[in-house]
Amino acid sequence: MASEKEAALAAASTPLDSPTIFDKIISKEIPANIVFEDEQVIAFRDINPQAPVHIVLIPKVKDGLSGLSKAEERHCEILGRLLYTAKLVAKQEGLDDGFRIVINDGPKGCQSVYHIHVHLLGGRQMNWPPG
Ligand code: IU
Repeated sequence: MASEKEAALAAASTPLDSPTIFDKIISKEIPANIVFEDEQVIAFRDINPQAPVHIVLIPKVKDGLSGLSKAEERHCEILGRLLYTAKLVAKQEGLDDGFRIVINDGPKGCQSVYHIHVHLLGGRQMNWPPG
């Protein structure tokens, strides 16, 4: 499997409005370990976890939001919804002593899937600075 950095560099050359693997997770065409779902957000366990708990939260409708750098005023509600849902899922996962939220953006941010997503990481002591 390519490293996250290699995957991020490769993904950066695809058009931002292309369908991504996350569309197939939303439509259930490919299986994912889904831990939360409502009308707007779906959350599933990352296939390459970087912590004991590593969950990816995505909006069901991309609406041009390939990454945070593409956010417009109309996206404020879904961006807030993603963060609030991350808090709910953290509670559901028992992350009462803390957790980390990450949004990778663009090749230098190591983004490999161009459908905005929030990483929820927990279950171990985090370090700073991140890599
Ligand atoms: P990134 O921020 O774009 O690098 O995050 C994408 C994440 O999606 C990354 O952590 C992958 O392991 C994860 N992922 C997944 O959970 N299921 C998949 O089918 C694919 C990627 I492709």
